[in-house]
Amino acid sequence: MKTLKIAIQKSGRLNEKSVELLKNCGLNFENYKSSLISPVSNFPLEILFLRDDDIPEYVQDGIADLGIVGENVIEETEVTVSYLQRLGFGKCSLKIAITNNSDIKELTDLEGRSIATTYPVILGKFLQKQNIHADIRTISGSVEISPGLGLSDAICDLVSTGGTLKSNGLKPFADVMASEAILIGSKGSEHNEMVQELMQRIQSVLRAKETKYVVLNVEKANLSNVLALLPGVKSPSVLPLAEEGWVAVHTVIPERDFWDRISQLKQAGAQGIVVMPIEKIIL
Ligand code: PRT
Ligand code: ZN
Repeated sequence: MKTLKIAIQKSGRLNEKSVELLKNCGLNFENYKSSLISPVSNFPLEILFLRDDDIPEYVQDGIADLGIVGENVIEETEVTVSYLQRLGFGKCSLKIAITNNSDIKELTDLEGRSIATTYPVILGKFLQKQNIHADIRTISGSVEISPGLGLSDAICDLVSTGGTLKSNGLKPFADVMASEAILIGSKGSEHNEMVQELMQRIQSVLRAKETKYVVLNVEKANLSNVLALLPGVKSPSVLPLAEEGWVAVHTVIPERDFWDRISQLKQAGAQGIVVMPIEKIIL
């Protein structure tokens, strides 16, 4: 069987989460900081540790079958790859930002202005769509200092907390694209059996992350009210308690509306609510 290769970031913001995801998929490998390739002992896979900028092209050219990289890098390198799975980490937003005292008020005010960025391709397409002609200044890093140095009127850079913008006297002005880490594959790789197996494992880990396992007790008289609030993988399990007239309900609920759901359950008569993390959900 052909050994697959997956390219992940060697060091940086996506490295730790990428390694954690692959380990949670049950893959055994050493996360050597010094080596470029690490074999997986219990799956026909090798892990390539690369700079994130190189990952899309490695995957496009088939040197790696799969890759984990930010959507921003994929779009900027304009490669032809298959988007296999959004991974929910490395979330950020590519934004145009201006100085706090800027006279730029509307997008059209960018006409004829200069914008510094490390994302000239994505920014160029965005401006073209808006029919704005601005001077895109491509620089290789520390974009946020360029308005202060008089190098540009605005910047276009990734933002997560907004702290970097703030500490450089800048404010967000327009959203260009949202980004997160994505599993990409060479064209056609999605038909490979081992890629499908790996994707299923990744999806079961992601589903588990999005949900919590909940066990609660409720008096039978209140059971229908409680069940009305609950989904489940199929439907909730209801088990009798030793105490007459009471049952335990086991189910999974989505992380995103967790606290709302818990308070509704309490109001509906749920007691002794125990919430547990889930490792994997295999459908
Ligand atoms: O060495 P290598 O080339 O592999 O790494 P890199 O230095 O190019 O990338 P790295 O590790 O900084 O980021 C990898 C990926 O993480 C990016 O391509 C994005 O997809 C994602 N990501 C998520 C971010 C951020 N959040 C982020 N905040 N990448 C960069 N930033 C930077 C941003 O450029 C700015 O300088 O963080 C600063 C802003 O952060 P806040 O929190 O102050 O808003
Ligand atoms: Zn990079």
